[in-house]
Amino acid sequence: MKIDKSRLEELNQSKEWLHSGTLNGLLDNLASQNIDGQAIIEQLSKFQVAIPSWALGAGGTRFGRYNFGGEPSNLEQKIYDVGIIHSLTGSAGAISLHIPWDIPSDAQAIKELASDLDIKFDAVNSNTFQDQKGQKHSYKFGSLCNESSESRNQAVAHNIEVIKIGEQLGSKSITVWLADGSSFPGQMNFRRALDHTSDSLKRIYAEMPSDWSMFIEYKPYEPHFYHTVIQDWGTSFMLANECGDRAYTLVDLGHHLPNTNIEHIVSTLMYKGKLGGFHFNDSKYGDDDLTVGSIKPYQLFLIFNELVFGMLNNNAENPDLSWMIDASHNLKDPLEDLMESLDAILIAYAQALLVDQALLKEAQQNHDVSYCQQILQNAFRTDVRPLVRQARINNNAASNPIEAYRKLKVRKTLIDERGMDVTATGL
Ligand SMILES: [Mn+2]
Repeated sequence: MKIDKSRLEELNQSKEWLHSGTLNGLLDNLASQNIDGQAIIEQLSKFQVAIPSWALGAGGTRFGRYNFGGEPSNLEQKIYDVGIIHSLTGSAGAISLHIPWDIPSDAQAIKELASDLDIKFDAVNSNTFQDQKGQKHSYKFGSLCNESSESRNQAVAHNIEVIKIGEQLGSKSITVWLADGSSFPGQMNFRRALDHTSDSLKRIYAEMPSDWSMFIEYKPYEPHFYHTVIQDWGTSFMLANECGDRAYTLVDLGHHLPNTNIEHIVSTLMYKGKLGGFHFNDSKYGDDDLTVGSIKPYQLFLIFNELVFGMLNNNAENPDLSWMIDASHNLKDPLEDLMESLDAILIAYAQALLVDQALLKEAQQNHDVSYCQQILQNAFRTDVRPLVRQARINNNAASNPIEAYRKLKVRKTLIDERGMDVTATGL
């Protein structure tokens, strides 16, 4: 299914009177504070976030999984779904594939389809957290860290294979997330596991094309509950440094222990030019995979404030960041949930762009703590939604994507096309 752009225009027109009133009021308000609202709208229009191929169907928990109907059952259909989100929001111009779930049978045809829908291929993801059918050596006791050189070699070869598939599609980076770790004290030797992991990552890095980057993701616990080999940003940063200039740390918002100061981590990594990618989601307790901005919107804003500061002061040459939504949809329609995520991301980004960095610096240097807080909270408490809507309208997308999705009966059309009883590949 493809979205009929003329229908979006009609829907946008029907709300134009309401939208232009609130937008003009906001632009005037910002102008009175010497803020160029139009420049912010332009930056929002350019902001593109990748959709992971595994987030387009129903996600499961350890206890169950409930179908939505109309889920994509092959790579082509997944690209069509991202095309729907991109048409409606104008900010989902990339897909992140997961191998082996998304091996294209005809890479050229897949490339053409994606390009027709204005979608690029973001980082490719390897999978050594489960055994595939017919696999010779198991990852039950680790992949890149495994005591057995056969398992390690197989995991390295898989990652190299993933790079080769990504190359065919025009991807420029690989994300490595490892489930490697142990659940019981004494089960694994920490140093040997880390040493094996470092060695395996270097072997994968050596096989990357010269214009590729590697993103090393960390996570404190789960699936193992005693120790994880790459448990925090420091370990990822150390391993990235050992690999080389084109290896970076990837921050996934859900991969932190409760109350971790994630904005501080972002700042430190950008200071050293080692922040490569970002996975958006939200959580209350752990890696809950909830919709970004649904639980802690102020944290999201503070993170964006550091990202904006880091991008404005990029002395350490961080690469253009690879943004991706990494959430799971157990209760909500996955496409609606992804559009809510994109909305929350753009709102936080717009709020961060409102922060007067020069004024904040001055207040910090004057030790004016109250004013520092006011500068941030004034930005956070500004209703920037008219700017986000206008950015979407400028991208020929829907000013209100979820309303358009419902009015155009997208889910019903997908169910009619694909059936009720289909399951997307993935978790
Ligand atoms: Mn992630």
